[in-house]
Amino acid sequence: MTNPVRYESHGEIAVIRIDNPPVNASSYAVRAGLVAAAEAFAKGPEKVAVLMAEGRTFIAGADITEFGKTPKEPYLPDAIMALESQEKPVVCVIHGTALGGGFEVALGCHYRVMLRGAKVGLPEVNLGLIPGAGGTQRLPRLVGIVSAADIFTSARQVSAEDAFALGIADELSNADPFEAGMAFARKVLAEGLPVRRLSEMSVPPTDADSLAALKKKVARANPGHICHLRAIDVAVAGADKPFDEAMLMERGVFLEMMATPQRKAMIHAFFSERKTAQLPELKGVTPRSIRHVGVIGGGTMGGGIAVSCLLNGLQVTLIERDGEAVEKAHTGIARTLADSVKRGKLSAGGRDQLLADKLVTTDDYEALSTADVIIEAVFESMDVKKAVFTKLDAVAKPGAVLASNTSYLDVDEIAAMTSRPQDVIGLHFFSPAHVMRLLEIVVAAKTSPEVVATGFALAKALKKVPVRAGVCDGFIGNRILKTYRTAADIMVLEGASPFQVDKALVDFGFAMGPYAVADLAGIDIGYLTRKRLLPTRQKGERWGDWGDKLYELGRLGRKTGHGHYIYDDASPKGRPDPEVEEIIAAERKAKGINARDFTDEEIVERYMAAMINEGAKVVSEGIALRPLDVDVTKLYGYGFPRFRGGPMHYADHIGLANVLATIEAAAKDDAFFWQPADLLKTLVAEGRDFNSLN
Ligand code: 3H9
Repeated sequence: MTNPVRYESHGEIAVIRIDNPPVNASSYAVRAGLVAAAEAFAKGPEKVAVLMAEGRTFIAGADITEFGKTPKEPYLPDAIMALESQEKPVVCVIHGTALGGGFEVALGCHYRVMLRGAKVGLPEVNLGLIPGAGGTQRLPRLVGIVSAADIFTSARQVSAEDAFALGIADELSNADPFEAGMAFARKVLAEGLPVRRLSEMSVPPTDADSLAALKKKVARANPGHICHLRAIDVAVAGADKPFDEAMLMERGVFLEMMATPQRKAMIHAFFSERKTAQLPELKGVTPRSIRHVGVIGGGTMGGGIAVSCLLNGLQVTLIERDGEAVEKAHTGIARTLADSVKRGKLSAGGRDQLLADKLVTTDDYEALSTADVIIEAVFESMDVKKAVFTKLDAVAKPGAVLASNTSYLDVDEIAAMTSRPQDVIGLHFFSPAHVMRLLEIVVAAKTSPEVVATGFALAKALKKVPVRAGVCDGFIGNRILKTYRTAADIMVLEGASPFQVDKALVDFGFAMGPYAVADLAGIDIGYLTRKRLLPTRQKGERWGDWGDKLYELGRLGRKTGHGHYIYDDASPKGRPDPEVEEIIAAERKAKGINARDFTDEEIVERYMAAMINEGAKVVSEGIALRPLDVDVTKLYGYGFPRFRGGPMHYADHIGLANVLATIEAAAKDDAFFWQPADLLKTLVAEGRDFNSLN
């Protein structure tokens, strides 16, 4: 193996180059190389050293693929100490993103030069960890505990300009890393700048109120997570300790976090979201070019898709049915872009330019004749969609990708309306489409690989997380949702209250429970779905009718102030409505059901078992390629708690035999609903887990 760290002598300046593609992670060989380079510099004639990296970025962090294995010495804190303890100045040049251990290496150097456009951050909490190579100790000594904790609990990337303002960067440069490093090294020599070790500085006084406010904010933003508050505690405790003791304490907590299921789950999520786009069927397939996107329908979904495309540099033509609807759609898009300006994501000038140069709104389908991809986002009705695709077939240029944003309808049936089913695909966005990162790419029977590749290329252009799905009612996400929502409804019929179900699931880590979600989406949505599926209901199937009752009473959820919950000034986020319990009690009575008590554990167990079981069916039918695709779908589209890694990872964590046992026990009361997936039974019989299929 070639050494990923090279030592070069340039007269009085030593240059230490790290070259460990793709992201210069601080793997074992890099750590060993850094220690060797530090020794060479200590012994060498050079008077100043420049540490820099090759390729697209400075060190992006510890090598995550090494996590969970026995750590190999030298550890990163030791390699950093080898640099910091030098008696001659060490200058670090940061380009790309210096993240986690990469930023910690930079903090161990005596001076930091950042190229404009570069960023630094400590995103360890996104992996269920705390910074483990001095991030909780050196950064507070430089910027104070509150600023440091804000950086390492938010995992945000700090721009070069902000880093300079905070004192993290000593200089900003427009040169390349080598030239920038050499220039600063010459300045060190000319001005006789001294060695400056953060470990020898003391932490500036902390404002207790600001710290308390930050802790409160962090706890509220990260319910269920262990690492965020632990990281703050470690920073606070370390401030009063000698540096080496503080570092030992940090290392201890880092290793403790490394051993948690949360760390395992979050690293599973990290790698899974990168694997969903790696499909054997796309190897060597070139996507078609995408510059101009047509969107049909300017409602919430179509408008969100248009905004997502505009914000990512694509030309957009949006079609509505008449002048009034065109006007409304245009106003809606302008409003969403204005929000982006308010949130600092876009300049006012940038917005004006997008509206003037990149967006056309019209009721004339002919305007779609030059579009590369056309996404239909009209009302969810097969007849309406079929009519749209017939028109599209007439106006779209040859080779245009024709996509439906349907959430559950049969894409094969839609494709059959055209003379070019090979160009038809499902692109299922989630609302609000310019915010939500999941994009289900629904591949129909005749969709060509080039069109699939174009769907994935569009996802990349829109910075979305794409998941390949096959055709079935609801694809991956909504099909599984229907099953666990039914499991929840059955528990409510049997005696749990919607409020207890929601609370148990929020305590488990979901941002919201299913009934609060139903109120947010609108009770009418569930009502229409139930009506659509009515003809497919089978003998022995159970369901709850109280949703229909709520609909009939005009209790449509948040938008009418009443749904399962009451929404008013006193409780803008909703408070349980006793009337709902009465409606449910009446239904139980009519159906002859004796209510029983449920524990919160039982609610979570059944809800998760239903989700996992349907996930297994979706995988075995090829609707999802692997269990990890189910995990990513639920994590990015359905608010599944990231610290649990996704339902299939969670199933592996609690043991598939336990999931099967829950299903079999529940099946004693309801054999129709609780039919264990064959795949689940096979894996249990063979002693394997879902991860073995990833
Ligand atoms: C840490 O540092 C702990 C320390 O405090 C203490 C230690 C003692 N390791 O994302 P991309 C791979 S914790 C190994 O597609 P981009 C990635 O899997 C770490 N591999 O590119 C992918 O592989 P493939 C703190 C890594 O340009 C390829 O690189 N650091 C690592 O969109 C390209 O990645 C982080 O959490 C890694 N650290 O984004 C940073 N990072 O091609 C994590 C990436 O086979 N990384 N890979 O699929 C990132 O946030 C992004 O990768 C980055 C580039 C922004 C760097």
